[in-house]
This record gives sequence, C-alpha cells and structure tokens, in this order.
Amino acid sequence: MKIQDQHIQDANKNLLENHNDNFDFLANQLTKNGHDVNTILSKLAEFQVAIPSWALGAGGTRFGRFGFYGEPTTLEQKIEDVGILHALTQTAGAVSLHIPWDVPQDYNTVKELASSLDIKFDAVNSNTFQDQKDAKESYKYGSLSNTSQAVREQAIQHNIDVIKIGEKLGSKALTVWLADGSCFPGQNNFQTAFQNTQDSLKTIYKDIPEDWKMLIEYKPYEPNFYSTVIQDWGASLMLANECGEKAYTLVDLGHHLPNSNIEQIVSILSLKGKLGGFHFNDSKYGDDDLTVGSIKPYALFLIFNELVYGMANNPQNPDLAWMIDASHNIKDPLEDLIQSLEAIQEAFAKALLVDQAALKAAQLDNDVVKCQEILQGAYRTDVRPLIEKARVNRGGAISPIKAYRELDLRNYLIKERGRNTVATGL
Ligand code: LRH
Ligand code: MN
Ligand code: MN
Repeated sequence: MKIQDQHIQDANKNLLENHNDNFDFLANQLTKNGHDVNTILSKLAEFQVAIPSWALGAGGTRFGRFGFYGEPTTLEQKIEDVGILHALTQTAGAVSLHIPWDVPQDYNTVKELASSLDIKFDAVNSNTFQDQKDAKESYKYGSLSNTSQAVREQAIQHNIDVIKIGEKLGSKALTVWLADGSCFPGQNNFQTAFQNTQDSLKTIYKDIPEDWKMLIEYKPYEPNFYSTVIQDWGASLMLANECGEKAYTLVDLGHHLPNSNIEQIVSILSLKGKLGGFHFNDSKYGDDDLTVGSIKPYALFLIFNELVYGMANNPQNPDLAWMIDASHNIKDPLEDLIQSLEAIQEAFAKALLVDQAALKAAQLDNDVVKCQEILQGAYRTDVRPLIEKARVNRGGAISPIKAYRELDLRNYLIKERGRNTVATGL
C-alpha cells in the first residue's frame, strides 16, 4: 500500500482553511515576539525520527499479547508501514532494525523499497538478550559480561555480524543494549561483569567502521531485577570513554529510576560530546514504553530544551540518532506512532521558542521567577499550527491521525495481509 499525494491532499481539503487561519495568527504573534518562523519551520521539517522495526506490530506483556489485525510480518511490510507513517507525517524518514528479528533476505529489494519511500536505515540493534535458534551458547547468565569466554565470543561475533548487515544497508551506527545483570545479590561479581563487558565492547569497537558510531544504551533493571551491568549513564559513559571517540551514550527515556532528572543527564553528556542517541517513549512507573508525551509532556519539553541548547552550543557533540522505542499493547501501532511523532515535534517546537538569550540573562541576574516564566511561556504556546505547516510544506497531512482514519488505511492493510498476522519481535 503506497499513499499517493492526491490521497493526502484530499484528506487536507476540509482542514486547510482552519489550519491557515490558525497558522497566520500564531506566525504573526511569534514574529512580533522576535521569532523567525521560517527558521523554526525548516528545523521542524529537518527533524526526522527513526521508527524501530519492532514497534510496527502489537507488543504485549509477559501476561499476554493482543494482536492487531493486518500487522506486518515481513521486513518489507514493516518498511511499507514506515512509508505510511512518513507519507502522513513527513517526520519518520528512517527505520531502525533489530537483528536477528529483521535480517533482510534480499538486500537490494529492501534497499530499493526503502529509498522509494524516502526512508533511510538508522542504527542497527544487536540482540544478545535472547537465545537464538541453533546458537551454541546460551545468554541465560549474560552475554558480553558472561564469565564464560565462549559465550562472550559468541555475543561479540553477533555484534560484528550486525555491523556487517548494517553496512550493506547504509546504516551508520550500532546500538548495543545488554540485558546482562543479576537477579539476586551475590549472583554476580560486579567488577568481573563490568570488566568483561568493557573488554567485549572494546573488541567489537575494533570493527566499528570509521564513519560509524557505537551507541551504548543503559537501563537500571529488567529483565534482571537486582543489578544491570550497564545500569546508568555513568556506566555507559565510562564504557564509551574506554572504547574511544566513536563510542557514545544512548539515552532511552524509559531507562531511568522514577524522577531522574533526564534533562540534566542529556545536558552534561552533550557538554562532554558523548550523547550519541535517543530512544523516545513515556512511562509512569518504569520502562513502560508508552506513547511519547502521553504521561509527562513537560519533562519531555525540558529534555528538548536541553537538546536544543546542546545542538546550538555543543559542536563537540555529533548529530544524534533519534528513535521511538515503544510498544503497543492496546492501540493500533501506526496510530500510536503517529501520536508519538506528533508529541516529539510538539516538544521540539516549544523548545525552539525558548528565548535562550533572555533565559541566560535571567539566570545571570538570578531572577528565578523570570527563568520559569520564560520556560513556561514557551511550553504554554499552542504550537500545533507550526507543526502542521511544517508537514504540509513537505506534502504531509494536516492531521495525520484523521487522514489515516479517513483513508481507512488499517482496513487496506487487513485486506492485503489478512487478519491473523503476528509480527516478529517483542
Ligand atoms: C530495552 C530496549 C532496547 C532494546 C529495545 C527492544 O528495554 O529499550 O533499546 O533494543 O528495548
Ligand atoms: Mn531502548
Ligand atoms: Mn527499553
């Protein structure tokens, strides 16, 4: 199923007049307040977020999984789904593959399909948290940290294989997330586990191509419930520093203990030039992988405020690999991802409205009240007309959810793929 421009124009027709009125009003206000609306629009248009191949089907929990009709089963179908998202939102121009869940069968077909939909291959993700079919060694007690050299070697080789797959696709980064850790005190020697992980990552790092990054993701718990080897940004940063300049920390919003100040983590990593990637999601309790912005939109805005500051002031930090990392238990995955993309754009647009010069001046004056007024003034602005305009300028939908429903896309997918589909992955 490929969406034609005409489909989107038809869906936009009824909304256009209202959208134009709202945009003109907001653009006028922003211009009066000294903002350059065109610059904001082009920043919004450039901001592309990768969709992970595993988020296109319904996820589930360990208690059960409720499938969603018409889910993609092949990699090609997953890329087609990203194509739908990108056509509607114009902000999902990349896909991130998890290996071995989504190993391409025919590289040329997959690459041609992706490029016909204007989709790039973002970071490739290795998987040493599950035992793979016919694998000699088991990851039950860890992978890169395992006390057994044979297990570590198998896990290292897997990562090297993933780099090779990524190279064939045009990816430029490897994301390593480890489930390694322990469930009970005394189970692991913390130092041995960390040292083994460091040595294993350094071996993998030797195979990271010159123009690639290695992104090291951290997580405090789950599936191990007592300790995780790469538990936080400090552990990740230490490992990245040990590996070398192509290694960076990856922040996944769900991978923090409750009330962690993620914006501060982002800010300091950026200052040190070591913030490499980002996984967006939202949560109330832990790694809930809920729709971005559905629970803590103000926290997301504060994080974006630091990201925007970093992008403007930290040339030592590279461009980031942005990705949504979510799971869908009850919503249509495509609708959920559209909502996430919208929330990301909204937080970004609001952060772009922060008057950084005024904020700096208020900070120097220790005018705490003014600092808050500046941040909250930007946060309270309804930026939706800006996001709509950025999308429309690129041929996207004014309201992607409305267009998705009006075009009856899920039913098309069901007709094409059948009802009883089960996506691979989580
Ligand atoms: C782990 C994680 C990591 C995995 C993905 C499936 O919780 O965030 O990024 O690769 O989920
Ligand atoms: Mn993640
Ligand atoms: Mn996660």
